[in-house]
Amino acid sequence: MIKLYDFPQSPNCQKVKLVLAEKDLSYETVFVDLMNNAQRSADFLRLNPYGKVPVLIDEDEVIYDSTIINEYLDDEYPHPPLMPTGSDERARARLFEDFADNSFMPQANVLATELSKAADQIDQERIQRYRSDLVRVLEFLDRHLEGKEYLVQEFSLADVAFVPRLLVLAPLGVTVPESLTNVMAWIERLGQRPSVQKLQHELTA
Ligand SMILES: N[C@@H](CCC(=O)N[C@@H](CS)C(=O)NCC(=O)O)C(=O)O
Repeated sequence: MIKLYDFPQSPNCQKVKLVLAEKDLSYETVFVDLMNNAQRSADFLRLNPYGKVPVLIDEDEVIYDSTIINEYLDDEYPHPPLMPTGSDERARARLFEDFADNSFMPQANVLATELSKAADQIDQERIQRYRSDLVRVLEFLDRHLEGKEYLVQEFSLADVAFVPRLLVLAPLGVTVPESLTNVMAWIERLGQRPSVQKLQHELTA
């Protein structure tokens, strides 16, 4: 059975769980206690030299990095497909995955870390800066989503890459401006997917 080395609060692990759910794949999780640096143990570093979750083991294959794991899952378990077929569209989907990894997830992660600090330790200027960064990303996505249901043709790994942090915009104190009607409709549409509902349920259970 597929094994996922997991830390449930990790957005990168959540990205992989969305794909496992979309493809209705059974898997077991191995909890990696990031709070106690289990990711730096020699055993774990043998699986992933970067010392980060997620790691996925499928039979003898050990794969790390959420984006690479998700593409592996889509290649190995092609139904339903989560990448477009044309090379232009596949490149565009990868650009969005990369954009999510570099321009959305890190900012959201910094914000979550800052907000988890004691009230007198919180850097309000930093919080405002990162909230504005996230809104700028949403504005960019809104322009791109004009006339579209999903980022690239059908629902794809490009959309998956954004879901974990889209689910927690409100707790991060980020309000989607009402003018961003395309983003609002996209978030609503994503929220109706059983894979996203399952993840939301797991996070609130
Ligand atoms: N590019 C990697 C990033 C993985 C990553 O940053 N994982 C975080 C959890 S979301 C982690 O394991 N952090 C522990 C650490 O850096 O020590 C991916 O997409 O999987």
